[in-house]
Amino acid sequence: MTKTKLSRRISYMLRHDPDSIDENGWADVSYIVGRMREMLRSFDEKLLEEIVAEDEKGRYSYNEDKTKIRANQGHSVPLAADAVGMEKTDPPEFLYHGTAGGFMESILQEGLKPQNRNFVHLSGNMETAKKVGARHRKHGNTVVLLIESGRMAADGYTFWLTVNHVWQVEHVPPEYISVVQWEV
Ligand code: HQG
Repeated sequence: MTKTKLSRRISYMLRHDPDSIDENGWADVSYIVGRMREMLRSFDEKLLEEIVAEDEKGRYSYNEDKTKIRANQGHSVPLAADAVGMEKTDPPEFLYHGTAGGFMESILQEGLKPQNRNFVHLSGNMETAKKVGARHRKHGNTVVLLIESGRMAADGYTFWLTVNHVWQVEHVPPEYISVVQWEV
């Protein structure tokens, strides 16, 4: 069983399973370890700590005494406002969003929507956006969008920054979006 596979299930519980997390996104470490043992009998606290420490996107955080764990972003379970260790933050002038060509017609009509998550995710640099977009390759070639986040903030939109540096906003209307790169 690879750590990636185990991590996927942990992400699922911490983001999408209302029975696993409280209104601030926290799950008891003992509960998660117990549930993970259904998948891998030898799963223990130490393996969970390794998965958290080695995660390349910094997806998870512990509380101070490591009795609780939560995902830093990506939830679909509704949470209390500002719950997940993210802070309202003034964005830079521009942010980026990576997506797939097949979504573009709809995005240019209705803007970026959170779809199955609580927020639209934006990146501070093009490289990260490209990687995020490439995950959707079955929906077409990767497209990188430039978001006029500075102008959005000036117009009253709120931005949050997660502890692992993902920018979040509830909606990006089409007038703030332009295409910077359309992979061919
Ligand atoms: C698209 C990963 C049609 C949107 C990544 C995206 C990220 C629309 C897809 C995090 C649309 C949703 C989030 C509209 C948005 N019409 N399509 N109006 N508005 N879309 O996976 O941003 O590995 O929920 O462009 O690294 O791709 O999970 O969002 O293509 O940080 O930790 O709908 O997930 O992190 O897809 O990725 P997703 P995302 P993890």
